Amino acid sequence: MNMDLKNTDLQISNLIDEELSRQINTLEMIASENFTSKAVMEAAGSVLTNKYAEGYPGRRYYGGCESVDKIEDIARDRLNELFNCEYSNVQPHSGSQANMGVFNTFLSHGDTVMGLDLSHGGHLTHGSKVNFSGQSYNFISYQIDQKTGRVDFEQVNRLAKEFKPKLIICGGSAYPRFIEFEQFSEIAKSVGAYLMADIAHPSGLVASGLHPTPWPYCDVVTSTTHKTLRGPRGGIILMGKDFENKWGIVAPKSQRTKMVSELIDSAVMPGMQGGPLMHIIGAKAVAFKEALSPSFKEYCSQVILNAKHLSNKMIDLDYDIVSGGTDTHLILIDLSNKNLTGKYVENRLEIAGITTNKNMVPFDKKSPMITSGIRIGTPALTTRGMKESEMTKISELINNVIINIDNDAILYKIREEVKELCKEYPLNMEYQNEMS
Ligand code: DSN
Repeated sequence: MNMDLKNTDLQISNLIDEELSRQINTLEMIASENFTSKAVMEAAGSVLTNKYAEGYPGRRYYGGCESVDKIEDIARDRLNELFNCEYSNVQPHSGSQANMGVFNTFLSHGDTVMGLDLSHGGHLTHGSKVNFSGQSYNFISYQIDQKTGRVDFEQVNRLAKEFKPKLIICGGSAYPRFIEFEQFSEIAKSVGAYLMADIAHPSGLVASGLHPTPWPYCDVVTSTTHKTLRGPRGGIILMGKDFENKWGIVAPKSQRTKMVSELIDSAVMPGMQGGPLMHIIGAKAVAFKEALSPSFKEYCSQVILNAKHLSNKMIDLDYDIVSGGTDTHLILIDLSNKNLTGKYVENRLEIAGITTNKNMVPFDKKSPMITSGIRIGTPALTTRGMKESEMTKISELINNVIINIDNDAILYKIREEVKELCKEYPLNMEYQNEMS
């Protein structure tokens, strides 16, 4: 692998090989990670990275854009088909940039916005004080109901009536249940707020029809492309049908002649980004084609079956699962009843070859760097072909780590078991071959 790189930069080449070996030999259970196809990677590592294409297809600031124009058009068409929408923007470099693009379109600095508290499963860009969102806008956080582990809609309704937000955001990064688009929409409508869904986590499940659709409830939707959607790292913005009529009012007075789609396009570029990453847009297009295939729906369906199965097995083993289960690809384990922190468990699982991330749980008394929980997801292992029986085995492995948490020898033994399991489910033959 990396023959050219090996000759020019052995240090980086070796580190890439080291990372590949880690991915091959360990259980990747970070809910926001996945393994792309070789085709996606080929496009991401292609000559498209050499091209500057500021602007949009047909209206670029650079010459030589004939091929990349076609690529971006194909990416947008496939994305519209995938999410049954009429507008899409494939240029945001990440989910955070997609969110910033939407905020820059619909809000002025200082406006009031509502989002799910980060410590209750939201996202940094949904109003955290250490993020541009919380610094530029007046964010009011809603939370999870302590009894049900689901969004506290009574609170959302009360806060919306009291603070009259201009925008409400639904979705997050550690919410194991279906996003309740319809309930959010009723509240948003009652106070005249726009509704934005951040579906970065379940977007693959939404695309394959296994998670409710945000349309017609949401005005605008953002996502990343690399989680359940299994594409390259990146962001997207979507709008459903008849969005222009719905939003005649959004443009500031000076821009009233502009369409909403044009406003979003300009908010992304030149508003906050320069040249689009054409290699990533090419790779997004490849991933969208893959996601349109029937086998992607089968994959997503198995992702959910695996997560539900794993959640049930962990409950049987006396683990406290936030909200009592999952509808999606992720589960959130509250370790309080085990008297362990997320930080320590993440670290000890890693020694045993199981990669997860510490995560705050609703009403957590510990800091984000310590936490009381861990978040576990099934997208990556499902890509390797694992099914329910492997989830049973993994629940036992995780439990064995936890009941032997301070015993290095046992953890190293579990690491060998993990390695054997990984061998049975090769990461992706095409990647593995590169090691030989
Ligand atoms: N950091 C991502 C996640 O892990 O969910 C969200 O941006």
